[in-house]
Amino acid sequence: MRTFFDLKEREIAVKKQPLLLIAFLILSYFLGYLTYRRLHGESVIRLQAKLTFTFDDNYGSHYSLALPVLKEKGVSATVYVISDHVGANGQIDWGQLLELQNVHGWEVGSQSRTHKDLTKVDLETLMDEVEGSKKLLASHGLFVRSFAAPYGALNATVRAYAAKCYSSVRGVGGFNSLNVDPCSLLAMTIESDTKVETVEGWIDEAISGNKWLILLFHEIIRGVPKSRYQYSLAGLRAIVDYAVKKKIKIVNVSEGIELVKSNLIQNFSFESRADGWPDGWARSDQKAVALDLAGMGCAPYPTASVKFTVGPQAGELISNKVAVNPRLSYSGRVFVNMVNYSSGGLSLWINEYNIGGRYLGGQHAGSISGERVGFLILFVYKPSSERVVMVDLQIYSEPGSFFKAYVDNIEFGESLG
Ligand SMILES: [Ca+2]
Repeated sequence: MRTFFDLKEREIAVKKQPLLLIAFLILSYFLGYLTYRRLHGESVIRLQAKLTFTFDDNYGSHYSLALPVLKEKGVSATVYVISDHVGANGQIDWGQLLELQNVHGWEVGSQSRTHKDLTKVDLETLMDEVEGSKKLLASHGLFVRSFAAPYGALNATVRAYAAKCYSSVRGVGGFNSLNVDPCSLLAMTIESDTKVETVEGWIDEAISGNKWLILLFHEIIRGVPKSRYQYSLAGLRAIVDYAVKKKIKIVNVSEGIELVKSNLIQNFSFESRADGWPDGWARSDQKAVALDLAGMGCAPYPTASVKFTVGPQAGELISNKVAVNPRLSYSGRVFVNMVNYSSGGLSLWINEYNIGGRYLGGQHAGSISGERVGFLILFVYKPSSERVVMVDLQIYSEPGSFFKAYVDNIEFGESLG
């Protein structure tokens, strides 16, 4: 009896084994996943791969040929123009640019005034090319936020000046991560001999690697290209069709740099103030953390920023409290210029509070140390527990730090996805 019983039990156990094994694997995977989520909040944010069409150098065919093809599929693009050449010798004109922007939802960006290599000009010329172009475009009713470096030529000085006037700066030579610094965008250049299949491969790579692919076209022509920077209309059409078929998210550059659905931080650029201090912000110390109006911030509102001048004591800058949903994912970005650096660092914390306003803990979201102009602290955030219903952002300079840091454009909000 006993033997029989044992045998039967063993038989049943053997029969059940595959099922038990499967159940065990599912359970382990699920528990592992939950642990992973808790430990790596950022890793579960599913940002989508993106594709952007950009057109350089003022060709009339951007309006006459590219627009109809993209419009048919409901796709917007960014056209980067050399402002002083608009309307000259059959180039795209002001009326067409306004129509692209106002009627078709395209973005008009700048490629400087005259398309010089900006890494080889003096400072006065650089500022005139970068700022002058934006002013001219604005005077024609164009809302310009994006800049592309002529020839893709960029260095720290060009990038820093461009970042003062524009929200993004595009160079060339690669793909972008989804949380790329908007002032370090790269594009893949399309030349006459770039095969449609090659570009399709890039689109597949962006989708599988979760990247942002920016395509750079020059002149679009009917028929066969005769020079390096021409591309056939048929080729462009095939690329657009492939992208739409693959369901990759297609955005213009300004849409592409958006991180959050809406910024929850009040007075995020410190431009509104009373009594010499930005509305809605708290600070530890009036000496170490002060308002600065010398234009050390970033576009679109570079005038005001908050300056850390630190020494033996810590400095703190604290935002308004914002309501968060513990089940959602958040993203953010903080702009910092750090100069006269000798030691220490600046870090960003997200402080979490429960429904009664009690402090629960803080998540470290990023830090910076060293001489940097136009640095961005980029972060993703997921509330640590279901009890977290409110947070604030705290920028903290370690005691014993020696540097000057200008902080601007504090963004925080629900991830755009
Ligand atoms: Ca500002």
